[in-house]
Amino acid sequence: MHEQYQPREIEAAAQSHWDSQQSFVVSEQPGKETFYCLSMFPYPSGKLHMGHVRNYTIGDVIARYQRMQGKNVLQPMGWDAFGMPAENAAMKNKVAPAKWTYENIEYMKTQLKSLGLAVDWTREVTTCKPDYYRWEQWLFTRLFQKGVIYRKNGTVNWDPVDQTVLANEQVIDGRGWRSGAVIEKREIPMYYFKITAYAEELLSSLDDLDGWPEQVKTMQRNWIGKSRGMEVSFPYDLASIGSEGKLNVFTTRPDTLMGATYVAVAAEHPLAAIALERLAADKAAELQAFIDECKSGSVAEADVATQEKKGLPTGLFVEHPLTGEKLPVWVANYVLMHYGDGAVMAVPAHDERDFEFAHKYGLPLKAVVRTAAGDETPAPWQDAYGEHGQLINSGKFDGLDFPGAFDAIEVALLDKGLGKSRTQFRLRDWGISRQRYWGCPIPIIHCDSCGDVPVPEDQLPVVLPEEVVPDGAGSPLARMPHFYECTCPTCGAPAKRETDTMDTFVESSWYFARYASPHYTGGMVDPVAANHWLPVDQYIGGIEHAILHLLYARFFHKLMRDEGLLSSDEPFKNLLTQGMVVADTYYRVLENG
Ligand code: HQ5
Ligand code: ZN
Repeated sequence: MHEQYQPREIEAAAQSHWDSQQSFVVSEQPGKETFYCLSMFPYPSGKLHMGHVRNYTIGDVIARYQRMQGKNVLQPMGWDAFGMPAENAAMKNKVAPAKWTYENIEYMKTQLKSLGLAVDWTREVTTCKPDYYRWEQWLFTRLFQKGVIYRKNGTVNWDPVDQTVLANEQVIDGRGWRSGAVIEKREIPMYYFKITAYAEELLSSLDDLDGWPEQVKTMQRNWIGKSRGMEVSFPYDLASIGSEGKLNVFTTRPDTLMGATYVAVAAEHPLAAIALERLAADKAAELQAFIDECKSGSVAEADVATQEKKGLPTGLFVEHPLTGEKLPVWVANYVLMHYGDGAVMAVPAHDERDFEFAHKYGLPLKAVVRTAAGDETPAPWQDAYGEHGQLINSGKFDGLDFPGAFDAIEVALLDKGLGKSRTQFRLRDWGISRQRYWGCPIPIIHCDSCGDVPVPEDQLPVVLPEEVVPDGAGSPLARMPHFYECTCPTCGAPAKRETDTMDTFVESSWYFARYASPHYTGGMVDPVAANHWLPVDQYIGGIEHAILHLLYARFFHKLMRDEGLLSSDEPFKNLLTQGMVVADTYYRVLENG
């Protein structure tokens, strides 16, 4: 016996013993207590990082502990194999993403195996293989028929030089990362998962997740962002607009309605178009230039929030719904058409963005909420006061607190038919179309007479051609007639296959369920096996996935439940967020190699 641990000998001996005994290969054993221990599966990015080692060591310790407690422990591993890194590497090294990915998997698997994890490698899942993604496509067609997936126009970053759509992170200071061209916003048809239909449940069932860190639940709650607010209509001023109508906005602060001093609309709003017709030629030209400017630039919400606020008056007016006062209509770059109604009521005294904008353009400010310090009017142009408080300068609503003002103002609006309360969510539907090559093909066929037709089950999977080296200019699939030329499954006429692929978060939204029956050919999951192992008893992964991945996976679990594939409501009983290792790894090659 050596004084010191001798990894080369001991690990090799132990690992070959485990291999020959198939020590970690598990099967369903009714009656025996199960424990499903899952670590977030890696992107096959090249080499393991110490962060992976940390993550998988934690999982392994938990799995082995539960095994020693006599439980039937499932600890699987696989590969989150689609995504942009493979395309970027392909462009750099002129190698097909598939080849690059499979080589990385092989290398990283050797590295992982050398760690001696108690993993059931017979259940390995690789998301870029057709036997995996065919079930994703199958679910897609089911959900499309049910209306849980729908098609609508979405705004994307368009690179006019490379003739391609860019991801938000590929737009740097408003320019394409490769071409340097000024990026334009473009409207193109995309597919959306109706995650908003599950917003209420995704929110309320967080309360049942006792085994989740409070922080992560808070982040999800904020992301879903349920709030009660008011739809408010501002009648058009006939003299300036020239026609009757109403401008609709949604606000979570109807208590500040009496402090609204202008309204702001998005560049694409119908009132902006009316203004272009009614303004004098020089003013119209100026507005047109501004509208064009608004249409370029990044579509990322974060970029819109931080960019300099700019706007132009339209010369149009609307009427305040309660006082009838005429409020000017501005076009502003901080109002987005695809958010809400593409218009906001502006209350500079009590909203940070409106404050900044009004200050810049000399628009009036009217304080209608008493500050906590008791001020009737906040010191002019110091800051917006965003807290709730007692109403002032609001006529018959003076003295009311937030809930009181909310209700009284709703009554007043209802009375005039110019508003009503509504619950809304910050959460948006999940746009999953990507104009990229290395992803799961969207199983839809476009027919001139039948419209969007889902690929019939017996024609699945729609296989992604693997011998392709993308060059960064447009989607390769859109240039491959042998991929997209097809016949309509409904009428038999020549048709065109969709060439967009899915967001890679779709694959990672259900891999935990596939591990229960990874080789099952009769469906997405074998319901018996899936319900035997699920929900996951312990999930371990990085905090960077606190919101999107964990929300999408919870959503998918509910979608699969509603398809009759799973009987539980939530995928992960206990969650351990291990942080993320962000430091670089340094090493030095000695002279002797
Ligand atoms: C870490 C690092 C690197 C990684 N495939 C996705 C993924 O994040 C997971 C899907 C479920 C969406 C941790 C990371 C994650 C795990 C796999 N890690 N430090 N893949 N430098 O390869 O801690 O947080 O990036 O839990 O390793 O990471 S991954
Ligand atoms: Zn047809």
